[in-house]
Amino acid sequence: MKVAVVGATGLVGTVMLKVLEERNFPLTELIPVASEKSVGKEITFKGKKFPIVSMDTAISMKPDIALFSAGGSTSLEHAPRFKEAGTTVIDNSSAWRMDPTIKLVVPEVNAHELSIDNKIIANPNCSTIQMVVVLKPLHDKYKIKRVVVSTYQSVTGTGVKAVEQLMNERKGIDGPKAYAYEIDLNVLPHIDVFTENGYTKEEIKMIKETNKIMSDDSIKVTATTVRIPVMGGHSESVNIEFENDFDLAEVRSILEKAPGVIVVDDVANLKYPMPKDAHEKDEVFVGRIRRDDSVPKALNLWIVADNLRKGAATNAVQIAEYLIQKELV
Ligand code: 2RA
Repeated sequence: MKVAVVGATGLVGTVMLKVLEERNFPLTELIPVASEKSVGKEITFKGKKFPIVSMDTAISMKPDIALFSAGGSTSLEHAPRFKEAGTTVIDNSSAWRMDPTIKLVVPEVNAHELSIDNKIIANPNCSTIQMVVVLKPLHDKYKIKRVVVSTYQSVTGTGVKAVEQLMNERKGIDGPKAYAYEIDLNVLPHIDVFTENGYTKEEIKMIKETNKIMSDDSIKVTATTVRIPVMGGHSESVNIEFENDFDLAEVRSILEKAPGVIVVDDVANLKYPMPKDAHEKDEVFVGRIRRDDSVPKALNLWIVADNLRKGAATNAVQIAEYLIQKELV
């Protein structure tokens, strides 16, 4: 399997390479792609050095799969070119996610929708991925009516510049700014850009992507997405209202058996999911499982995952693994 990684030197692209290596992905040739200024430099993969090539060179090499994490405009321009060359593209940008002809996939939820005709596949937003992995088994059992989510998102979701801003502020030195305000000892209720209805694009992504991935527009979703000075992953407080009532022990049992989920919920011993524990893991961690007594048939959860891994790189690689397993590529 010839695999291109487009954006190989970026934060997510670097993690994609790490995940491909860790999961011993069945690739016969690796094609790292980055901007012109990086062409010619080398990356090391499984102890071997690979030269970074240009987009045109990568397309001419006709990879079987191209994992993209290079921004929406790059994906809009070049993903169709890879598709023309016979490549299946799995894109981590938001460019294709709401295109009705494009599948938006979290393997634990809707990989079954994929077919050999899907040559551009969208990887959902990180904060959406970790939430729907948990929603899916509960929706199947109790039918979700409404979701209210507040997120606590790592600066790594913004990128290298944001991590540098946080670290510089910690050291009390000036440097490049990724945010309008200080992020250290602060929180910013602002991720991506504000739209005319007062919601940010990040919040709208969580709402619309959830309905698309779950294939159920009847699920009402509202979101408040917040940036916090944390590195290891995104955390989410999720309130779910069901059509049907539930038994708390059964909810816990369903989640303990759910694919890709690890339940960490023993508050008597101070056991609950935290970004520091989720960092560099591929699972979604859920805890603080408790009934919301303020309304009937409602549940509160706390969900944590590494946003660069399950929230981006690992989810994309898992889609690629599924395509190979089902001979769709
Ligand atoms: C963020 N989910 O956390 C967005 C994009 N990675 O900034």
